[in-house]
Amino acid sequence: CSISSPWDADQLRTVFVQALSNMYREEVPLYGKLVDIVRTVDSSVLEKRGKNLDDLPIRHQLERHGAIRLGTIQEMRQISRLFAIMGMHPVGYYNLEMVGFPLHGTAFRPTSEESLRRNPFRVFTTVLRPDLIVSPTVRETASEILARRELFSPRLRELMNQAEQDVTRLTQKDADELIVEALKVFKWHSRSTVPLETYLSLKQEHPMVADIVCFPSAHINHLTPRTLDIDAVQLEMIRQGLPAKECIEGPPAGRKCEILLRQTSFKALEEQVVFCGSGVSGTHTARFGEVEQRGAAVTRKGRDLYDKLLAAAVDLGNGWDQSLAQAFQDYPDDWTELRKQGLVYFRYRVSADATSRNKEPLPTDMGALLQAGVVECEPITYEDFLPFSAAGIFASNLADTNGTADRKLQATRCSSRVELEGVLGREILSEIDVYEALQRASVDEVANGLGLEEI
Ligand code: OOG
Ligand code: NI
Repeated sequence: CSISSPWDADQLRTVFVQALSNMYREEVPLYGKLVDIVRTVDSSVLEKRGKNLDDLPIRHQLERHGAIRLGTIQEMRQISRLFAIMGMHPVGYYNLEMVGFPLHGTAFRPTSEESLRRNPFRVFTTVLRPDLIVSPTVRETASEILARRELFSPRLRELMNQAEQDVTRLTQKDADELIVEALKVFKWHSRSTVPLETYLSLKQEHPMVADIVCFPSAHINHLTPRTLDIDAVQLEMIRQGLPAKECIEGPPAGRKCEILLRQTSFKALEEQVVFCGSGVSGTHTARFGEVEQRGAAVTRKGRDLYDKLLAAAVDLGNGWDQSLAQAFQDYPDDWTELRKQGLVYFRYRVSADATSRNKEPLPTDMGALLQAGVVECEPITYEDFLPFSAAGIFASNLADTNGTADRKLQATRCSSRVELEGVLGREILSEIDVYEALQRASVDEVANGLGLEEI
């Protein structure tokens, strides 16, 4: 991997993701197979539209997200510095306590229009909450082991200090080295830092505790490409014998207007691990491959409706896919309607033929401007995660569950969000605010372009 000068945080992120992807494909060959399936499916979707893969915007062709789980607040703080250097900032708070995991976290991701366009890669990052570990012995053992762990090499810390001064002034060699050293944080190690008995006692508390505590790195646990047709990918995974998760998370299949995020995965591999001391070997399940299809970002109102219908689907209990389809009949499936009801965020722009219009007075209402063909709009892509879906993904990858998450939602405790912000030493942006700002900026640009004071 090599970085051409002059470069910036967005480029650094792009080079990093490429290196991470190559590393993960080598570590988990089945993941390479999933990426191939996605390419084949997307090619045939595009072919039907008279297009090919090269016609897809760059941002669609790159891996969309990965996930890591950290052990301590110090690790969380260091990671947030590393990601900031790559232009990724904490957006959204995810409290996994509500689905029975002793974790909470955020997504580190680019937030500006331009950075998202260049590379939207983000990392779902969680950190262990010792206060939610039930057994005092396990809590103590975990904290002792984690206190000895150092994820970041001295050279990486040195380079990060340098990059934080001014990322654009890193030399080519330093930037390359930063990537190499950063990759070590995410690499898988088949050698556990603890004896088998310790591993088993932590696993008994919660499989996530063992996964987080017993290894020397914060191994990336999955990477996720974006597809145009997740239902086709799911079928193809099954046809090729990949251990696919039973159902696709998120909104139901068959919508004309895709909203939020649909995702599925192949289940975590059982991997050989050599335990410390005795040299005994055993197995660990943690790493998997996932695929996602992204739709429109919804407003607060749109999200409330989504959450309400999801809860209704749980109550219906007619088999998940059917209940979901039934409940979502109440979610509008027409862009004009979604816009009118204020359920989805849009990016507005002056349409190409608007400039040729004569100078009659323009309406100042967005609906009228759209109707007159002066302005056009497209939905803004959802860039975040869904805690309820994440729970389903988490659960399907734990050896000891049958693949269904506990689908009871509980009120999230705000105090723990503030706690995480304290750890990060910065505010966690609300994803709604980010979309709101993107939409607002596009409206202002339209107003400017049309010489209107306000829309
Ligand atoms: C993260 C699972 C959440 C997603 O796509 O919702 C996630 C994990 O297993 O650590 O990545
Ligand atoms: Ni994921």
